[in-house]
Amino acid sequence: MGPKKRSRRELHELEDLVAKHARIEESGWTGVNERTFIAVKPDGVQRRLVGEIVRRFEKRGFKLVGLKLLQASEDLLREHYWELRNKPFFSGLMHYMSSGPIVAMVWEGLDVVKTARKMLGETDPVNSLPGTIRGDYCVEVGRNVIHGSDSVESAQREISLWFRQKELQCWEDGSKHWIYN
Ligand code: DAT
Ligand code: MG
Repeated sequence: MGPKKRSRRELHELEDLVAKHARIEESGWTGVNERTFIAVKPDGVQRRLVGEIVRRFEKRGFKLVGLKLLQASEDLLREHYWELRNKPFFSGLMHYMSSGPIVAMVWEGLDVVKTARKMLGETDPVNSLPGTIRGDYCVEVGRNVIHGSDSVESAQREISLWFRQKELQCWEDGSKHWIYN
């Protein structure tokens, strides 16, 4: 099979995307387009924490580029938590994560991976300071309401696992001059 033939429309869309990225590079705001994968776990959805969590990321100044509510398949969850497959809590974790819908999100901004982890708190809520999401809304490690990527590399892996390219929006942030200098 030869290379995929692209339609004229697809080519135009690609050109637009390249031009948009070139403009962002020119602006000199390197690092501003870092992305992370954030997920409100089934307990967070059940406990009506979606709005509160979205609010915190919005108010911090991060930019929402993808969001959907989905029931995660076992395959997806197994792949997502592949590194933990030999842990004693793995089957409990799979059961918990597939017990209801999850809100999957991609957030963008300067150092968003590291900052999001700080906003989340520690893995075990008992170690999470008040003011963090886990420190404010949960008590047990097996019901810690939210996921956030732990590095830029895992963010890229997780974003491509949970989202298709066309589900991510490239949009002009009208308030960026008030958030970055
Ligand atoms: P994090 O979610 O902070 O990145 P992790 O990647 O080490 O933490 O683990 C993924 C999830 O697995 C975590 O959010 C909750 C669950 N988990 C981790 N350690 C656990 C434990 N000791 N007992 C039960 N569940 C645990
Ligand atoms: Mg992790």
